[in-house]
Amino acid sequence: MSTTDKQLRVGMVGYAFMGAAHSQAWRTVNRVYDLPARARMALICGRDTGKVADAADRLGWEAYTTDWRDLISRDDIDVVDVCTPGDSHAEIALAALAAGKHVLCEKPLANTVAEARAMAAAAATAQAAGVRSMCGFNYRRVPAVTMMRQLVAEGRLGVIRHVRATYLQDWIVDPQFPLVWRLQRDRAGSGALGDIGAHIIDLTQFVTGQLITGVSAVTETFVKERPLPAGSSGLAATVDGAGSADGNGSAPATGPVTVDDAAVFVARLGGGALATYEATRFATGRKNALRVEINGSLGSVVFDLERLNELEFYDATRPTTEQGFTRILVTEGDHPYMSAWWPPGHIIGYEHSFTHQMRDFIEAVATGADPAPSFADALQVQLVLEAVTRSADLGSSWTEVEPALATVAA
Ligand code: SOE
Repeated sequence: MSTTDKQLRVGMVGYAFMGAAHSQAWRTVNRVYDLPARARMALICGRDTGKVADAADRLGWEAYTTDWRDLISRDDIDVVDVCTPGDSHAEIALAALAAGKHVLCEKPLANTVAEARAMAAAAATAQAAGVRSMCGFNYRRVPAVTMMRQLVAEGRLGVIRHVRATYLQDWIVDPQFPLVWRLQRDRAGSGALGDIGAHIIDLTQFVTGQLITGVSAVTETFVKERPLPAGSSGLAATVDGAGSADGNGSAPATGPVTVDDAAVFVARLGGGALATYEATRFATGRKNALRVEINGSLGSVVFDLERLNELEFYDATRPTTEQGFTRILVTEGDHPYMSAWWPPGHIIGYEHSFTHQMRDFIEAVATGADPAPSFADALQVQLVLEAVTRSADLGSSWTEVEPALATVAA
């Protein structure tokens, strides 16, 4: 589709789930949108030579390297796409920005506010030199979510009174699920809160156009010890040199879970709305269930990721005899992003949000605009994450209830 001969040569660091999702988008975006530049999948980076060579072949990258510093040093790379665990986001993105590379960094931006501040400052400095950066909150680019924002911005909901956001998964309900990097604070920064809570924080601030101004939170780690992944080494844990809990190889070695399994918090938004947020990996039966409901003085709107092509819209300005939640099928050509795909009713999926993300990133970089969400937007999310953690650790707003009842009668 693209007729331009201008190229953006992309180097991506990481090749796991997000590396695969981003690769799908880089492969597709040029074929779907007519953009002022074509993305070229020049180089993929990963630590394991065999695995990154396989990833290059499987995901469609021209070449591969095992050293991200090599990737950043190359004059034939224009964009660095950071798809690694959170503990390397800052180091890689800061080096890329300093080298004059445009940067797309997966969410959450960093593992700490200090890292996020440094990244946002570096992005602002680089921006003055024409270098662009964006954080990969992909759900903003689901057409139905963008439409939610349009409805709010047009005043169709009136004054926002409530935001109700949940992001529910269940992939670690089994206590035998191993202690992967997402369950280790030094690798991931936090647990469900930063991984999926960050999405609903960004999404609700994006849709309402309002910032979370304060929170009161509780977090929980339901399973506090987990088996070490096969081949683990260097993990601070309850194991001795023999790799087992008692040194005789009897029980599998375990290690401590150092992040939250679930985070629940109430919040206020700048426009006065009351909000509730829940991010958990223990909602048995919920696989990737993101749902946001917004209630306003003139109406309500609901987005459910499991029905990603739809919005539920309640218009309280209609005659009372005609009021009810309308199911909008967000697949018309004049719905956000949809003109590039199929005729109305031919639905799209999760992976299309990444293609839309690459579309907007390429468009911004090629035209000299600043893509959103910026590193400053992502820093704001990081500040909410940190406030939630601080509130939960302090427990300051927690008020015990007197257990006057011995038991709850049947
Ligand atoms: C795991 O919880 C995960 O892959 C997140 O890291 C992604 O951001 C989310 O989109 C899907 O689930």
